[in-house]
Amino acid sequence: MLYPRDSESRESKLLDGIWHFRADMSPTRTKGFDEKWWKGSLLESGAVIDMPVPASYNDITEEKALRDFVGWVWYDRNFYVPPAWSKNRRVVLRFDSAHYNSIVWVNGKQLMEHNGGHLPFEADVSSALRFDGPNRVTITVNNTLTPTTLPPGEIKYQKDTSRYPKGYFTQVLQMDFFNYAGIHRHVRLYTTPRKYIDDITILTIVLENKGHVKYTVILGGEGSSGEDSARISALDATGREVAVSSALNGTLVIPNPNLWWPSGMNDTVGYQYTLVVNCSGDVYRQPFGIRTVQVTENTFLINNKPFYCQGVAKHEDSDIRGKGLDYSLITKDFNMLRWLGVNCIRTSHYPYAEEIMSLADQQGVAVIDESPGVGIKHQNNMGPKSLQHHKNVMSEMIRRDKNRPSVIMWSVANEPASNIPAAESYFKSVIEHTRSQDPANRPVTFVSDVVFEKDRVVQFVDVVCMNRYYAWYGDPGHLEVIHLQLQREFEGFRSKLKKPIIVTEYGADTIPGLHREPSFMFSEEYQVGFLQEYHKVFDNARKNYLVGEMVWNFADFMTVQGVTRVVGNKKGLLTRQRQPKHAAFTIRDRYYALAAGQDTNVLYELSHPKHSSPHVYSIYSSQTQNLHDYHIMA
Ligand code: GCB
Repeated sequence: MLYPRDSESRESKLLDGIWHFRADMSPTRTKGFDEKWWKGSLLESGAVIDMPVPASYNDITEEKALRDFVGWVWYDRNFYVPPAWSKNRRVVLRFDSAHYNSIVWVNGKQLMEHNGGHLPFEADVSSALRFDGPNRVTITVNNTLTPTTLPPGEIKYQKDTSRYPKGYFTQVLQMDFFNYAGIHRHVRLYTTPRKYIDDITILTIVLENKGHVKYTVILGGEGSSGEDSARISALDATGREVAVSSALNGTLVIPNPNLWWPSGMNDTVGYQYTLVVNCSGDVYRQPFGIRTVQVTENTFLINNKPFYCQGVAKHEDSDIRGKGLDYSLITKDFNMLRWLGVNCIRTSHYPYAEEIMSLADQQGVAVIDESPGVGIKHQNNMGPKSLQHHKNVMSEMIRRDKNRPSVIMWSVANEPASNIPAAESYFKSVIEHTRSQDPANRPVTFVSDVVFEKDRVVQFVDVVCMNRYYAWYGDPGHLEVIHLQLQREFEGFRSKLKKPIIVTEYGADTIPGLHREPSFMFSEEYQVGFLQEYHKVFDNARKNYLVGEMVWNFADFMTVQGVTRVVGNKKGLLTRQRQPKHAAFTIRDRYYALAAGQDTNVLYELSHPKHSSPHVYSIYSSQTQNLHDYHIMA
């Protein structure tokens, strides 16, 4: 699914703003359907409130009932369409994402249904529109998670009326983040000619210092014969044409190409070309990068050079807007990623907004692109219905992100029960399907929290990705066990499989401003000490098979209420407001040093000597993205 981009033949209109909103609080949550709230304006259905789009609805009001709501909520708004859009045009309505199940009506006519959050859905709505007056779009969204949704969950009914009110139920989550819901990303209308460019796939390889750009264009709409006249050209980053062809499917050759690199590896960080597809009156400009990805026994190669992931795992999460897209927030996040020296993120635990992916492409941040397959914990999450849905989601995700140079690997799931027998065939099938969907053959993985002796799924992946919490969930408070336990796990996996390893999560909850010396759990000192113990093991393994490390988490984020969560998960290097905890400086020192090829163990002695606290200040050149000097200040 192409990202909507304006061009000579395409125009778009954002429908973001304040929409009418109503949660269906009826006991069965079906009043909206019974009374057909899509037939007229929601205002006629009763009391509506204002709701921003995009945003999660949960934290917008002071109502606990809405924050914790489970069921159908309804949104609508009016819009106008210019009469010019009625002439030989298709008008497409696109939701960049809504969580979770959605049904959409335009002027009372049902036009779309979509299962699952985090991914776009769209339909040609031309036939339902009027061009001489107001139109109304209505969407109802249900956030209920069941054993066959992705992520899976369960609704728990309480029958004991001596202890619970009649009809009482709660949503049980199998994941560790708040189930924010609503219209999370842009809603837009866009036009194309009736015959239009439906899809573009770009594959790049480098041979003898030439970039070979193999492209496939698929046309849609009336009379698309496949024999249409076309002009396909590649522009470099300055807009200069560097190759051209008249074939709809073919290969462009770019001599001495500028390769796409993640930050820290070369001067042409995030370098992108543009493929301009001009065909039968439709024009679309698709950015792409020339880069290769390859995995060997011990290395992860980008453009044939070993890549070491200096990473963090993230969430789409912030105050008030929840999981709603916010340009200020995402720009700040990328600034903080650069400040931390991060060259790689994982979209834990669902596909992120396309605008975030574009920033990653442009700024040279490599991405492990993860599906919403988080919390697949039980056998009833691995049945045929779940499997089919999981495969569909992988297809949708790859269709959306396949041309992105930042995406270096697909992750099909986070921490499933990869130790149970049902997991073996389920994940074999999901992983094979994922491989079959990606024309660029990127590596495929899932993220495991199961010990090497018991894991049944890692055998199918290209890179072993593991989450480990020694001295946190296991042996809490005992930093001294980390070395032995992590090393044992590395060696265990390596004795079974000759595949590179990335530690995709390790981290400790930390309350900013809480200090204890000697360190104590939840203090800033404990988080620093915890990370450093892991680093010692990483530095050894880096010489062999470890190809990356990713701190859990970039920033604090919201979870459901529970006895282990003090208003959310506090394992962030940054607070939820993106201010650094002490550990952020530890990671920053480390990542800059790693990028500069320094021995970080030596740096630690400088940076965190046992009984005093001088700091290392790094001079960072934004031009070369390298560390140039150190100053030790008392
Ligand atoms: C994990 C999960 C992540 C949690 C984290 C934690 O292993 O993958 O979703 O938030 O641990 O902090 O417990």
